[in-house]
Amino acid sequence: MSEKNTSTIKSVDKPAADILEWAKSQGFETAFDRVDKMKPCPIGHSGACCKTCFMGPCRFTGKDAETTVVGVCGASLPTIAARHFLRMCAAGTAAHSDHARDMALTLRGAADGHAPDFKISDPEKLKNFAKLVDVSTEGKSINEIAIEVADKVTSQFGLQSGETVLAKSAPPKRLEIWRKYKIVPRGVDREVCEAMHRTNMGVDQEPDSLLTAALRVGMADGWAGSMFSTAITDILFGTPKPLRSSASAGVLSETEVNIIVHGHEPTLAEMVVQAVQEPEMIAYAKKQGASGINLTGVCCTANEVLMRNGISTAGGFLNQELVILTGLAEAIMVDVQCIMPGIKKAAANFHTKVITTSNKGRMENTVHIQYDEHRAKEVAREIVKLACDNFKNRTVKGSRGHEKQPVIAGFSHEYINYMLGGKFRPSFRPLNDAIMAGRIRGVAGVVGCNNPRTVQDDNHNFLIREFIKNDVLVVVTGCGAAAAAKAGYLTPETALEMAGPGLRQVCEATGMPPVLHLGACVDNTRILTIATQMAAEGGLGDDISDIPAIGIAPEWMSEKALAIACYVVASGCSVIFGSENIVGASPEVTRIMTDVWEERYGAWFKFIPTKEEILRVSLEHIDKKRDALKLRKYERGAFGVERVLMDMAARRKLEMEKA
Ligand code: NFS
Repeated sequence: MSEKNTSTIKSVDKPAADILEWAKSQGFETAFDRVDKMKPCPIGHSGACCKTCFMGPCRFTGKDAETTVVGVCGASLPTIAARHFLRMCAAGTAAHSDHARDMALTLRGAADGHAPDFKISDPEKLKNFAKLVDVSTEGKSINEIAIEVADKVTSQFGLQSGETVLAKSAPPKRLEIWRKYKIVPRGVDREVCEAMHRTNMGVDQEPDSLLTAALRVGMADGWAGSMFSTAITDILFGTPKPLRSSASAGVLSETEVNIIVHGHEPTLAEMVVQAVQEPEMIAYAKKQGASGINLTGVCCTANEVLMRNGISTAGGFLNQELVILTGLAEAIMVDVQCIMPGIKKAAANFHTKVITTSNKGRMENTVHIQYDEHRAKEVAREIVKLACDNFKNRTVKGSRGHEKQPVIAGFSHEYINYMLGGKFRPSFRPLNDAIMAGRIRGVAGVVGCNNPRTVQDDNHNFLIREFIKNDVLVVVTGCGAAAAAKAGYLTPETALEMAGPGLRQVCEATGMPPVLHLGACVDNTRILTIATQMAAEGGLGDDISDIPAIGIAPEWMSEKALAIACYVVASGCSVIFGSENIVGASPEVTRIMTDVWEERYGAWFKFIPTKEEILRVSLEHIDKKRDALKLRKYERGAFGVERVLMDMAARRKLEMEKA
């Protein structure tokens, strides 16, 4: 993304663009306006600023700064660029993983009675997960298992030595690589704490060592924190199965009380989902003159309740102010992460109440209703009532008729397995076969945030369209999923029309849509699980790094995205971020993240600012991986003759015979 978004179009999300135009006419300001006023600091932008101590901040500028400039303490540019990168990864890991810890505590409360409004919705997943975290299930009740699992997970955060428990579920070859380069993480708290220590003034000064620590702290996010979170959320609220819903600002209702949930932790939001369906609550809304209650969401809390309850999504990160600017929202309830301080100002133009619910995420001059797991449903009802009471204060009458898009969301790895292989033989075999035969060229994850420095959703949607046209299966999460939803790409019908002939054929045969909504940002770990199962299934090598796949965050902005990038790369899948290089001031740091990481982990991390170039590099990468596996050369529409399917051993043998 360029430093300044000079395009007159701010968003390809049509309702968002309409709201922005109207907001301009009213003199209302959003991130889309503020971004034009705030030029990014060119020094910090490329990783050339160090403010770790107060002898500085030191600026590493000028020709050959890499070799000629040193900070007051003597630090070089590669040191400070790597150090800052590691700090950002640690912060991202902390955010995902603190959310995960809360999920584990809720599981404990659901099982021991301290959180009486919660229950275990997927006991099968609990039992499977118990095995993965080394908790025996023999002769124990579901609640007993849940208590042990919750305690095990909670204790994992502080694991002081050894390997985090889920690392062993990775492909054996991957685990070996992790051990060799010492990036199997201990507990999340240990890794985050150590990262903060390392990056203190005068501790770790070697760029390679700092970047290895970034991978390890990212691994703690992916193979511990976030993976725990996804599993426990499924156990508590149900493992997602595809559901129909809708997306865009058009989901707000003219006649009902509109409540928006926003943030990342689904615990309270799940209670609100239940509360708004209670007859007493609906009657209460009607008493205030509304025809009912309409619940919707933004960001990842929206993804969570969308994929488990079919609650609509009003969009991703950049939609949060815009949805308030419809004037139709009675309340926006926020939990933690990605909550723009700007929503308060947006809400001040209307009757909308901003309700904070977590002591970790307070905002001044808003309503605070503290979430309490002991009385979660009651808190949810209080919030719903407050929104209902606010209905009479709505001044905007009628809506501006924004269109909403139909959506199908909720593809857990369990469901994909079942969808491909059927109930009795769930398996990734058909997917592997389709890739081997060239019907599916490869897999791309299009994930991550919005950033007003690029046209909202434009990179996401361009890449999704082009990938499926080129027979690349796409998985989406987070705000990438919201972008796909609003564009109408999450219905099998629309996407199938755009898909290339091979991908279309596979999708028609298996009932799989070409763009799969896998969930929130923490659910990127579902991609790790899928990739692990694909590697185990055979035919595509024996490690994640063999699979023709790529991960892309084309409009990223959050530190959490960097933590994700680190665990994806460490897991063997190359990653592209759609921006200028955050460590670009240092050729050495850039070299480590590309060449050195590729050599060690079979995957690189690159920053590419234009969508066309991202597409080109991605397809080239996928084809290179296909070549390395000696798979049929991808050619659009050329898969008429079914190949004899061979596993790796057979293919190696053939190679040897040829030689
Ligand atoms: Ni991910 Fe979800 Fe969106 Fe980015 Fe924020 S909501 S956790 S960080 S902006 S995808």
